[in-house]
Amino acid sequence: METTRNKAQESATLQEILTQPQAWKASLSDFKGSHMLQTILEQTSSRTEWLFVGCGTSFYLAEAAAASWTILSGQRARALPASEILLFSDLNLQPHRELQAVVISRSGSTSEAVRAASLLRRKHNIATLGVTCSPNSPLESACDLTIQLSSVHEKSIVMTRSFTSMLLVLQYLAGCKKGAEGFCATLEKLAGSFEASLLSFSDRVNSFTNDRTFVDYIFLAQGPFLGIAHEAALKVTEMSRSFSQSYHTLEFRHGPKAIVGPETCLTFFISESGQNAECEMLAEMKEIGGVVVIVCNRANKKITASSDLVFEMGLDVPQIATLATSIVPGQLLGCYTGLKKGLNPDAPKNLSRVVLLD
Ligand code: F1P
Repeated sequence: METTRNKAQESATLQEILTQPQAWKASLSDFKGSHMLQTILEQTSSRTEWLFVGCGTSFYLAEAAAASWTILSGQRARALPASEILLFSDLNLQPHRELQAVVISRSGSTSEAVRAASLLRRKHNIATLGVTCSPNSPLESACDLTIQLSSVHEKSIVMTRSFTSMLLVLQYLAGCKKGAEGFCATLEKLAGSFEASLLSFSDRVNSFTNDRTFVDYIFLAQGPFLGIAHEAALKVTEMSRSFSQSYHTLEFRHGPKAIVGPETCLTFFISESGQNAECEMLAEMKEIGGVVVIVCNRANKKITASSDLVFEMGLDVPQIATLATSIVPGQLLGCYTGLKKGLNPDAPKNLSRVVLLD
């Protein structure tokens, strides 16, 4: 019988996960030297509020990008699914002269995303910046300006390195707007600093999923990591058809923890400012029988004492620069769990690469 390892070697999605650092290097290098970067900086110089929009994985990317924008640029930024723009514009779009919308779509063809870009620009006269991995897309036609990442080359249905590459490019843009050259240089070095860890993480997730079986998955995060927890839960659901949820870490105590048992896999994203409160939760979840996985930049005794598996980035970078690397264990968990269940992450059930509506 074909082993999981053989199937893994044949998985296009896993290969795209494992080669993400190459896509990061190429995407940042292309963007850094592009005329579009200068044009965006010039044309958005007066913007004081930012609205990031997307669907599915691209909405969770919008959440991570909005948190990055606020922390890096000091400007107010928020994220919405495209459907909120289309159906509840009175709730979500107050007249604001200096609002900049950023509409994110790997395919550049998702109907809701393209329609939202058109509505923002044409009906609400809001400046729109598209972010996509596809050339000559309907999104590009609908937006004032568009960042097109031509180096991602993602064939899989589920988004992995397109998520991290577009996030890093948006973080790079935020750094440029702030004049934070040191931060931008940090992002450019991230790929080289993370490559070895990524391969080690892959082997460890493979072993972890082979050794254990779970009935449900919980991803817990707060602050800038919340969008990463949402995306990790989606990756596990898309690639392994498992029941997967995500919550604000401390909110999990207020009811949802009722679900925890020995077949519950709880993944905590540990933040710098929330670390003490998050570590208290780890111990509680171990107490009630959950299996605890940690994603953090630097572990401590409390973390290692209360967890079954620790993914430590060990990066000497600002916390916000660890968002892209922090999603990787969740991508790997989804892929290897799917393979173990005899599924094909390259052809996830019920899913298509793009959601097109009539
Ligand atoms: C958004 C999306 C993906 C999902 C699937 C269908 O695509 O919903 O998040 O995984 O691939 O499309 P896009 O708008 O970023 O192209």
